[in-house]
Amino acid sequence: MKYNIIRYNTIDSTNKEAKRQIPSRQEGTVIISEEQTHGKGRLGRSWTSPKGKGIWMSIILEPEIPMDHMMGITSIGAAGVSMALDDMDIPSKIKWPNDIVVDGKKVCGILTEVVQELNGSFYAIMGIGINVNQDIVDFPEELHSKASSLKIIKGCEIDRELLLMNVLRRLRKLYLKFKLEGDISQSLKICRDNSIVIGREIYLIRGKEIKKGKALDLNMKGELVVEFDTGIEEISSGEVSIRAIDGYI
Ligand code: BT5
Repeated sequence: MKYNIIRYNTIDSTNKEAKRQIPSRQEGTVIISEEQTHGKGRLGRSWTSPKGKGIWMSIILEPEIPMDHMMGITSIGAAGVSMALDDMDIPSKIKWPNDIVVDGKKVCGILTEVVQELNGSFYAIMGIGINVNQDIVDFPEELHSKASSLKIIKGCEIDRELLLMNVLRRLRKLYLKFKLEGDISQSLKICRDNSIVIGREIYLIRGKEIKKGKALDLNMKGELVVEFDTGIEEISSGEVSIRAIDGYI
């Protein structure tokens, strides 16, 4: 897979732009923008993407795997970003399914979307947002207690281009293992080893329903295995959020 990086100064959302470009682009196309005016989170939430301060990008992938394994792509994204941060001496934790957390605050979110073309082929858009050089004033007030940037954490500006290259290099390796050999175990191992969820009591939030349970493990599809009073369930990432019982994670 060869990356083809397409850069924008401003765009609504790199995930949206990646979807618009699917008919004319190949796997490995990376849409990256200095700012997003309508950055998207999961479940209709928004993602703050101020100009020149972060990495806001989406990668077009064509993994040729069954639809119900597509969410494993998010685990690959989380593992790749976490390793790239390690490369820059920034130890991070992964909050299943899609957050990277440093010092207890969210520095990165991943949004995987699956698109089916009219010819039947499936694409996955792996959207990655990394807070790199924001100061605290660059975040809306409601995020001050739960979000941070690498600059705030490290106390110095971070080279966004170097980080981008590290992320893309780490991702390619993990993704090709998955696509060519059907092997996602390496990514899942990184997600397990760095998880701040596994082994903890959590609240699982699904729409208006909130259930208490204990996160036990990740299965081979990247789903979270949770033990409830009613039994063990495997939770797919699509429509749920989780909170730790003993505070924000
Ligand atoms: C996510 O959603 O964490 C997925 C974010 C994906 C963003 C990337 S940027 C490139 C690509 N193009 C897009 O349009 N999106 C992707 P979720 O788990 O739903 O978290 C969203 C929540 O995180 C919001 O409701 C806020 O509370 C919080 N949030 C918003 N902006 C943030 C930021 N910059 N840093 C940390 N937290 C933020």
